[in-house]
Amino acid sequence: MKITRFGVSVPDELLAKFDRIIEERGYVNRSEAIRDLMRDFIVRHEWEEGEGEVAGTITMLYNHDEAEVVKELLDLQHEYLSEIVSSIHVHMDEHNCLEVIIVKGNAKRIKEIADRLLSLKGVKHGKLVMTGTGKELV
Ligand code: NI
Repeated sequence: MKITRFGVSVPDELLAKFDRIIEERGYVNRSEAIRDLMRDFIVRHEWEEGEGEVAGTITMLYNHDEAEVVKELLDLQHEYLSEIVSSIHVHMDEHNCLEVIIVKGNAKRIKEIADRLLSLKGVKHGKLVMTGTGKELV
């Protein structure tokens, strides 16, 4: 892999703040922190453009006593066969279930899956975590 060095001009105060935060977070140096920021920038762009392939996880905490939620969750997952790669289900207690679905595919379609799942009655909390497939990130 070819590496390019480049100079960046920033106000002293901005750099001081940045250095404080990256030290707190345990970065070994500025370059690694900037590389991570660039990767996040690229991933966010991919999700906004909605063209290429992206990946992510949809986490849901739900109450399985809620009349329709279990059936609706299953129906929805069967509807998006090509995007849903895998899922894991953990019984938290007598009523609550934690489910994580791993998704891959078109960004727009994945957002649609997340919106439909997370808005179901009975789903108490949840989130779509957006990442890339790795190919776009060096
Ligand atoms: Ni369960």
